[in-house]
Formats: sequence, C-alpha cells, structure tokens
Amino acid sequence: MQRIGKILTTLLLLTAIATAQRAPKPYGPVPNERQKEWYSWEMIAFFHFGINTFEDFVNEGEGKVSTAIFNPTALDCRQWVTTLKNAGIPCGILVAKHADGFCNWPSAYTDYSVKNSSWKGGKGDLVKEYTDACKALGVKPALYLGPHDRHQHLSPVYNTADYSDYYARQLSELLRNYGPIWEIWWDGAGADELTTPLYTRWADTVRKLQPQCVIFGTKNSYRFADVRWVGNESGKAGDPCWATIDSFSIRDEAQHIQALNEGQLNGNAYIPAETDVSIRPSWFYHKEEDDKVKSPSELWDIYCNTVGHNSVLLLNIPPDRRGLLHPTDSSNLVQLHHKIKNTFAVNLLAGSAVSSLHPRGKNYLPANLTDTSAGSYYATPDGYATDTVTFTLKAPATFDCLMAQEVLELGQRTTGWSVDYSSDGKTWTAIPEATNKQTIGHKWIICFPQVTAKKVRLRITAGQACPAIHTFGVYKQAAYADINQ
Ligand code: IPT
Repeated sequence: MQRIGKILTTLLLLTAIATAQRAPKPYGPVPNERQKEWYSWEMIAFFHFGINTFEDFVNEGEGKVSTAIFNPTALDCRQWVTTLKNAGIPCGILVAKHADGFCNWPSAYTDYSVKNSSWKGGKGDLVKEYTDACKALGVKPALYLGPHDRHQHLSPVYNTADYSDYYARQLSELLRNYGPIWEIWWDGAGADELTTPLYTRWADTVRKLQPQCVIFGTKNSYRFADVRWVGNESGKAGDPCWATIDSFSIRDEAQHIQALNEGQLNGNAYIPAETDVSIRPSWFYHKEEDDKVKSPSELWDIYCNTVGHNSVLLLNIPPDRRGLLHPTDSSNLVQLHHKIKNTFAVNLLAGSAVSSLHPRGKNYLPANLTDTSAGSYYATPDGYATDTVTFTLKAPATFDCLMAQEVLELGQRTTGWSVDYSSDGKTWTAIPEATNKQTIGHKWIICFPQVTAKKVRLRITAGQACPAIHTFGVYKQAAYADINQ
C-alpha cells in the first residue's frame, strides 16, 4: 500500500510539473508570418522620389507636367541603401508611382514614365537600379504604387474595368520583374473613390505573385491589410497601441482616427500600426527645407513613440534633385542608430537576483526577462494574469529608460503594468511615466528623468491571460555619436 501511495504521489507531482512546464496557449488574434517578419524590421525607410522632385514645392502633382523635367544628374541608389546599412534599417520602400501617375520604371502600359524623360536618354529604370542596389547590399526592397493616379484616370472613372486592368498590369510588372518585394503600400490619400472590388483583384495579384509581401492598407483596402495606418503623419503611435482593431466601419472621423492610433483591445483583426513620417516637413525633397531636417533627438523621440509603442516606424528620407540623399538627413539617421544601439546594448537588470509571486516553472523563469536568448520568456501559470517581479541589483544602477517585449505569437495578453524602484532597498517609489501602462506588444519603451536604484519591480496588474513576456530591462540613454557623413 505504502509503495502504491508513493507511486501515486510521484505521478501527481510529475503531472503538476509537466503542466507547469507546458507553454501558455495563444490568446486572441495572433500575427501571421508576414507580420512577424515586419515587426522584426522595427524601422523601414521611405523614399519619395519622382517627377514632383523636379518641380518647385510640389508634393502631390496633377500629372500634367512634362516627363522631360525628370532628370537626376547623379542618381546613385547605392548611396541611399548604404545609408540604410549604416543606420541599421533592413527594408526600404521606394515610391514607384505617386499620385501624379509618373512611373519611375519604363512601364509597358503608359508613356508617362522614365522612358520619356531626359534621364539616361529614356533608357533608365529607377526600380531596377533601386532593387539591384538593395540586393547587392542586403536590404529588403519594397514599393509604393499609388492607387490614386491623376494622370491616367481622372475622377470619376476610377472604378472602370480599364483602370482596374491598368493598375493590375503595373502591379504585375513590378512584382514579376524585380525579385522579392517585401511590402506594397496602398496610400489612402486621394483614393476614396477606389472600391473594395478593385482592391480584391489587386490583393489577389499580390498574394499570388509574392506571398511574403506585406500589404499596407487603409480605407477600402483595409480587409487585405497586414498593417494599418496609424492615423497621423507626425510620428506618434497611440498609448495604448494594440495590434488588434475592428473599427474600420466607424463613421465618426475622430473616433476612427483614434481607433487607428490606439487599436482596439478586443478588435477581431490583427492589423498592427505602421507610422509614416518624414524627416523633413514635406514628403518630397525641397532644398528650402535643408535646415528643417529633424534632429537626432527629435528622431529619438519619434523612435520611442513608434517602435517603442508597438508600431513600426516608416521614416521618409527623400533624395534630392541629383538623386542623392542630403548629408544632413543621412547623418541624423546614423546618429539615431548609434543612440539606439548604444542605449540598448546593456540591460542594467542583467545579473540581478529575480523573484516573482507566481512562478510557472523552470522553463518560464522571470530571469528569462533579462537573458539575451531569443526564444526564452517569462510566464505565470494559466489563470494568473497578474504578478510582481522583483529585481535585486548587484550594485545600484542609474537609468532613464525602460523597455519591455511580449511574446508576439501568444497574442495580446498583458493589459496593465507599472514599474517602481527602490533606492534604499526597502521603500518603493513609482516612476510616474511608467505607471498604469497598458500595451506591451512587440516593444514598449519609456523614457523618464534619471533615477538610481538598488531594486526594480515590474508589477503586472491586469491581463487577458497569463503574461508571456520576452524582455524587460532598464537602460541609461547613450549620448549621440558625433558622425559627419
Ligand atoms: C492619409 C490617408 O487618408 C490615409 O488613408 C493614409 O494613406 C495616409 O494618408 C498615409 O499617410 S491622407 C494624409 C493627407 C493625412
């Protein structure tokens, strides 16, 4: 009897351990492969370049100006892509055709293109030069093909079969002839008349020709969208900023914009926000704005408010009339990169003694929050949506920034969290900027006036399921590197 009892006890214990070690189940909508890849880029460059570049102060041309004016004198896509390499940006979207309808490649379906420009005697192909440079240097090329085309189809003929064919053929040219394209950008600007049936056909083309291609969609193309517009062009993702949304049918404009900006916690579709913003006041290059390029510290704020708000930053750096990036733009971008890299190089919580109230088991230890392994994470047992994780540092540390990352594949779980610190090891002080936060998602970053602590505490105060958090760290913001390109 005693033996049987012992065996039973052992079995129960083993079952308990096995249950505790099992991975948490995903909660709610989860990202697809394209979205996981897209999140991993963190930053994407945007290259607005085309016939507008050669007009004074034009950002939305009418599609009437002569093709002859397109004539970059020193165009060098390797210079653009080298800047991306130096700035740690793995993907770049080139405007292949903006609202004016001018094609930066020699499309077989229109005369309004580089083939009738002065550039290279009409023999040039910017899309080819760009995608070749990306391939050579190991950057992922992506394209903007404006659905709004003022040259080809002036309102109200957008919804004709002719226009549907015209756009579909151009999309096929771009997706068949230039190798892998990682994102296609369907601007909603000026595109209100374009209906969902048009996008249905075009989305089929994208999915068939390039299954890995992320679709940026908005308005009538939203149902095909992998990523959504963030609701502004000023570099601000919401707080909170959920990856889920189901508000595309909201009629009230202000509520709609707010839903795009913040997402909706219980939204039924996983469509995270991509934040498009220009390093200059305009989308296209104008030399009058050479002294209005956003500084490294403005870019850092934008980075924290976008990448650090569960979004991806799509940063526009428009090449000039020579076909080159202006040195101020590239220098500021590279300085931003050094600031990011150096700030997050050292997690000051690494090596601390870590404890939590509700451990899940040895594969999900809170110490996993500060390791550098990509696969490990911290979790509580199923049924425990809240917890307190306490870090006791080896020596007091001074910091002014923190960062957290959820396990994306497991959905949006934690919905409330706060961070406190202790200078004396006994009493706790709240960090006001890090109190009552909601989203974590791919990455959440918070900056605050510097504090010195012996202990740090992450309080998870609300959630839809047990937390599954990959990283938590505190950091000291690095100085801007002095780089002159
Ligand atoms: C705005 C569009 O309405 C939106 O759908 C999206 O395409 C966005 O542009 C991209 O920035 S229009 C702009 C003038 C705010």
